[in-house]
This record gives sequence, structure tokens and C-alpha cells, in this order.
Amino acid sequence: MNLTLKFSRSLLAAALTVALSSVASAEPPAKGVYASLPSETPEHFKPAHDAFDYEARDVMIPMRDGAKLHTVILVPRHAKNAGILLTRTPYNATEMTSAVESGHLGVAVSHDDDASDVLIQDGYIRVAQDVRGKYGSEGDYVMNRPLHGPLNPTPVDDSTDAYDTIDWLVKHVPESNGRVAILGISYDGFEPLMAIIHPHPALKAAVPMNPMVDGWMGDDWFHHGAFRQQNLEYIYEQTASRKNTLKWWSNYADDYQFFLEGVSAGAVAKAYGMEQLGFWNKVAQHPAYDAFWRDQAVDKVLGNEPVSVPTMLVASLWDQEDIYGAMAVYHAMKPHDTDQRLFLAVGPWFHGQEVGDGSSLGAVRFGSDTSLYFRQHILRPFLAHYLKDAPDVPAPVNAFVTGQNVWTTSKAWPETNDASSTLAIRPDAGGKLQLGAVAESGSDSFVSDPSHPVPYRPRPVGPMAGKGWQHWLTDDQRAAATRPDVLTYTSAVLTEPLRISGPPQVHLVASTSGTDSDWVVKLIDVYPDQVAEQPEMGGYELGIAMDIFRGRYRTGFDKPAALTAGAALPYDFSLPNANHVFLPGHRVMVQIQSSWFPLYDRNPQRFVPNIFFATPADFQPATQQVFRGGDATVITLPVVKG
Ligand code: PG9
Repeated sequence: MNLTLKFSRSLLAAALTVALSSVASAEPPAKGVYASLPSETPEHFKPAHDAFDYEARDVMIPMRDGAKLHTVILVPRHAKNAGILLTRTPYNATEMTSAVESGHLGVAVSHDDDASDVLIQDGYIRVAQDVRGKYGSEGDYVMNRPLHGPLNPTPVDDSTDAYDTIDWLVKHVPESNGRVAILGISYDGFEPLMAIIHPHPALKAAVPMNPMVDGWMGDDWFHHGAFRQQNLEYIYEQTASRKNTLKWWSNYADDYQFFLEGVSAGAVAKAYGMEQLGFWNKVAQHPAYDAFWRDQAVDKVLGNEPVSVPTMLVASLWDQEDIYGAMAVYHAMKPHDTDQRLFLAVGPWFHGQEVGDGSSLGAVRFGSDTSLYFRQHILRPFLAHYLKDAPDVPAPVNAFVTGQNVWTTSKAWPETNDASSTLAIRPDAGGKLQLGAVAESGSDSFVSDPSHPVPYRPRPVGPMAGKGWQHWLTDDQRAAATRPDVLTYTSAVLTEPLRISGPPQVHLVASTSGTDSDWVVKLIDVYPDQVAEQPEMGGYELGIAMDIFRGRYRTGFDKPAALTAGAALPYDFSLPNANHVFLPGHRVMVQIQSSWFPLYDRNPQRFVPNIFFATPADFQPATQQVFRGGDATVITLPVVKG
């Protein structure tokens, strides 16, 4: 390398060094504000809750099999010797105890599943727990986990989990008085029923409100065998993920169109990938009332148990989800209630409305806030009596009489007195309805076309949790009455009040040109043509007791059988409980139809092994005939006089 090159390089290097150092040595860098830039979020932030009137504890309670259940415990500040109100839920305990981010306990728990506005006054400790396998709790989730036995070989169920939870609470919550009540609505109402089976000694009261009891007979999944297919959304969201993060979707604004194009519930479920879901597969494999459903029916289980825990069942007369359960459990337990520990409250409510505003339901007004009355004068004294030794205890049965809009008390349900009797009402020729009188022999017919099923509420039919769902049982039935595939029979105007209390009994004699058929029977109160104080009620047709029966189970709920085409066959089933006065000036109406869509899946009207998998070719129109007169169709009403 020649010298020149070497020299120039060294000059270059020197020049570079000077240049860099001059940058370094000239103006010192402007002093930065931060020497570093750490995270602004601390490793652990301790909330400052001094202004809270309660303390929130978030714990994992160990069950006997080692699974830990996520539990939120809200302890009122200065609580001492306080009762515990426990709710076990599959619907997110954290959300249930922080409905509103507030330092006031009554506000924090003010969601749609709590009577906190009334109960907060009595200083209870409020506890909410995720059931096994849901949200923050460990373990495997099974819908309405059956009791240990043929349907559940594991050593744990919701009864043992309630026992272990109560045992832990009374040992680890020093502010408690060792007494626990368990309460909840719907699925949360199923949990108190599980808890009173082999109950923990610290369990002093249970309040199952609108409980899930028999999913096949008359609660959420089927009614007399007709499948409630709009529940596919619920099954999907409740079982596809632990925290319900996978949401149902739809490309339709009208579930009527969606399910009509979906053909069958099984086809819709398959299209949504639901064959990956254990519970859906069990439903699809058990369309009839077999051991799978029969053995987990909670009323049948409780019918073999002593009534050892004071239990207040709460029933809604227009319960669009679990209209069957509370009454079924009441009748199962009552014969064993030797120490008057069984209570029943019956209100004019939709599903769970007892913890909301009970002044009205849809267009129907009750003249007072019946739900607040229940919480203040029935629920609160019941809990105070058993958790705090308060002296008062409610009457065994508190029931609201719709139509008359008054509360009554009685020793048992249905309410009866010396003048109680039954009234046979019979469809008659010309669309008349005979009250106690005979009817002209004959028949009326209509064509039931599965491609044009009768909507159960006005279209567009939204999803179950959507607008209109809560009050559809009180919707005006005139919309149906105008259809040629709905038979309508109407009595003369009443001159005397007609009070019924209990479940009307249907004896329907009908034929179909098909080999399977659904029958929907509706008992309706028809308002006078004009109602001065509420004009929109003029001529209103209010459903009082309505239900569906899937004809294939005519001879046994566990024995689906084809119907003989054209044969006049009897169908016997109960309608839901009513507690109603048909006032003078009103009329009694009966409607009969063969679909209630899309809440209930369509009957193809051709016998197939499993309707869940009926194909488009299976569906056929059928000519239906309802026979009247003589010992043909009659509905028997449970009448209370005076
Ligand atoms: N009984 C309510 C429900 C259960 C299953 C399907 C749809 C609704 C409930 O627990 O909210």
C-alpha cells in the first residue's frame, strides 16, 4: 500500500474522530425529561376502596374432588353475625356482582337476578359462584349436571358442590352467623333445588325462582315433546366455550324465515357445527321422554326426599321459559311437607319478573307493583325468619289473582274452597263455546301446512332474548284468530265472574290425514269490545293457559308412535297453571291449531323416527279435524267460587 493512501486514511480517521468528538464535546445534549421510560402500569395495583360500603373477596373454593370454584363474596362493612345469601350460576359470578361498578353493595349486585333493593336492608353477605366448568371455575361443565347416579358416574354434582361451598363459607367468612340461604332464577333456580338434596346443615332456606326442573315435559327444551328450537342459540353459546365467548350468529332478521329455510332443528344445528357439542348431541339422541330426561327431572328426584330445608318456590303465570318447573316441584314436595317448610309464591309475571317491575306485563296492567310486593312482603320476611330469627313468616301460598288483580293467601295450591268445582267447556258448532252445557256433535277442520306454520308471535320473530320475548305469552291472540288454520270457539258474554285456580285439563278428540301431528290448545280471556280505562284492550284476546302437545306421544311420552291417518283419537294433557278471573263482560275463548313457530320445531305430519332429522320430503300438509259434542273435545277448568 503506498504511503499516500495510508496517510489519507489516517487523516480521514483523525478527521472522523474529531468530528464525532466535536459533536460529543460541543453543546451538551439537551437534558431529556426522562432518563428511562418504564411502564406506567404498576406490577400490582391495589384499589382504594375506603369509600366502599362493602368488601369484595374473590376466592377459589375447593370441592371434594379438588376442583376449585370461583366465588365472589361481598361483605357489608361492619357486618357481624350476618346471614349469607348464595347464588350459584352458570352465567358469570363476576358480572353478577359488578353489574354496576359502585361502592354501594345494593348497586353493585343490582342485576336482573337479584332482589337487592329489598334484601340489602337486612345486611346479608352476598355470595355468587360460577358453577363447575363455567367462567372462573375449574372442572367439567355439564348442562344441569345430573345427580351422581346412572346419568353421572362422577362423585360430584351440583348438590355436592353446594354442600362443599356452604361448608367452606361458614368456616371462612367470620362475619357470618353460620346460616346460609341459596336463591336464584331459572338455571340459578335449579341450583337451590340441587342444594336441598342432602343439604348442608347450615343451609337454612332456599328460594328456587322459575327453576329449570324438567326440560322435556314443560320447561326450556321441549313442551310435551315439541322441541323449542330457538334455544339452539342458547345451547351454542352456553356450551361451545367456558366463558361463552363464542357467539351465535344469524343472516336473518326473522327467525320464522331462518328456521323455515333451515328445515329441521337437526339440520340447523349441523349447519352451525353443533355436533361438536355434547349437550346438543344428547338432546338430538333423546327426542322422547326416556331415562335421560326422566331420571334428571328434579321434581321426580325431590318427590323422594324429605322437606328438610324451608323452601319458597316462585312461579310466574306467564313464564315463557320455565312455566312447568316450580309447580311440578311444589306438587312433588307437598305430600312430604310434614313440618310446613314448603312455600309457594305465584305472580303475574314473565320469567324472572319478580325481581323487576311487576306493575304490568305487555298490555296487561295489575294495578300495583306486584314484584315489589313480593320482594317486600313475601321474600324478605321469609329470609329474615330463617336467617335472622325474625318473627313473621309468610303464608304457605301467596298467589296473585289476575283479572281481579288481588293477592290471596292459602294453605295449598291450587286454591280451593268448599264451593270449588270444575267446569267443562266444549267447542260447539258455529265457533261457539259452551260453558257447562253440551255441544252439538260434529267436527271442524282446517289444513295445517308446514310451509306456512302459525307464528307464535308477530313477525319478524326475533331471537329468544330479543324484543318481545318476555311478554309473548300475553300478546293479543287476534293475530292468530284471523288465520284459516286456527279454530276459534268463543262463549257468550259472562254475566258473573268465573275464577279458575290450577291447570286446565285438555281432552282433545281429533284426527289428521297425516301420521303425526302437533296440537296447540289455548285458553283465552276475551275483553269487552271497548275498555274505557284502557282503549287498547278493547276486544283483546289474552292467553291465560296455552300449550303444545306432540301427537306421536299420545300413548306415552316414552313411546312415540305413528297416528292412524283419519282416525278420531283422544289427546289428554294439562295446560299450565292459571289463577284468573274472567270478569263479567268478558268471554271465554279456546283456540286450536297445529303449529307454534318458530319457537317450536315443525311437525312434518308424517311419522319419522326422529323429527330432528326430518328431510324436506317428509313435510306434508294435513287436514285436521276437531270433533265436538258428546264425549268429544272438552276442556275442564278448575273453578273456585265465592
Ligand atoms: N331457563 C333459562 C334458559 C335455560 C335454557 C335455555 C334458555 C333459557 C335460563 O336459565 O335463563
